[in-house]
Amino acid sequence: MEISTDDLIAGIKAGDKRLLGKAITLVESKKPEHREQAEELLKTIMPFTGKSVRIGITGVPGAGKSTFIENFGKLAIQKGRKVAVLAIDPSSSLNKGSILGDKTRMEELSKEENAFIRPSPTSGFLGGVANTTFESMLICEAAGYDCILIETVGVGQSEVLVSGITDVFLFLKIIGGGDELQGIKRGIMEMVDVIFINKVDEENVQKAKNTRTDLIRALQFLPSKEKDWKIPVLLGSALKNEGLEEVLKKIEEFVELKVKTGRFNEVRKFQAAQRFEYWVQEYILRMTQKENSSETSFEKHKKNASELKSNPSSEAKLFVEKILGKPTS
Ligand SMILES: Nc1nc2c(ncn2[C@@H]2O[C@H](COP(=O)(O)OP(=O)(O)O)[C@@H](O)[C@H]2O)c(=O)[nH]1
Ligand SMILES: [Mg+2]
Repeated sequence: MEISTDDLIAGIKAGDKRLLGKAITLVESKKPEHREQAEELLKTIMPFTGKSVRIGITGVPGAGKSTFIENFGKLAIQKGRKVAVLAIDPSSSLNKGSILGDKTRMEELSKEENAFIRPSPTSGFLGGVANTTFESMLICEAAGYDCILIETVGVGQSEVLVSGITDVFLFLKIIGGGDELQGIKRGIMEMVDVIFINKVDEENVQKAKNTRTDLIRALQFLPSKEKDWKIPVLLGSALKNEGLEEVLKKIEEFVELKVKTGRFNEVRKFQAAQRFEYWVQEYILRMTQKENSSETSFEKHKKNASELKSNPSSEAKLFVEKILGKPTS
């Protein structure tokens, strides 16, 4: 990258959004020389990170996540917060072209002085590409953003990733639309801390209330993630800016509780340890991919696995044991 690490760091500290964006591009890069620079940068900014509330937002495509973030972000700014949004840009995913009505760009919020919006390609979240959202978040924190909003793509894997790096996980539900699809039956409910039923207006308020009753009933049968926390189910409209104050209040209450019980730091430590494990795997993989001697060739072993000459896990074990020169277990 043509900009020096020192310039990037100075830019981040000075709140220069352009350089902040460049720093994120750097940590997203897979190029070895970029990774070196990224590590140097992250090392330096570490002492300035962590002072934020990290909020993950999930819900099926079209549930209103981006709309919610736009208005919720404005509300948080009014309350004196600096808001960074790490959003996934669905238009950059496989089905190129824009999704009808998609609000990823968050035009109003992006005009705010105290907002920073970073759409990331979906490939950064899914598939084999390194997941660097955690690192991007640290950079935003070092730049003084104390409210981080991360929008998921509403697909299983991205939800697990985002809930694994945030303090609060918010689920946006719409009435109807299939509970199966919305994650009621696929584990999302076990990750959520606050539920917001969106797109509620006069016509469907009764239906929304029924949905709330159903959700509260379903929640009773799940093990609680945080002791003493009753997952609130709130109603409102992201578009009409209704019910968002309530969400903010609940998030604040939830964070207060977690701080009081020590869970806030405990969970963060656990999450950082998870990131460590991720990067150990990532670095070992990158290192071994370079192996190309005839005996230990990464590509050769990979080919054996892909052609099912042996089963992929046995092939991997064999390869790793050759490289390390000792048994894997
Ligand atoms: N009627 C109504 N429409 C909404 C509401 N919130 C979002 N929408 C609309 O739903 C569509 C999808 O919203 P978007 O925020 O892009 O959803 P996302 O895919 O979850 O990020 C857009 O056309 C929004 O204007 C709401 O509270 N009420
Ligand atoms: Mg969106």
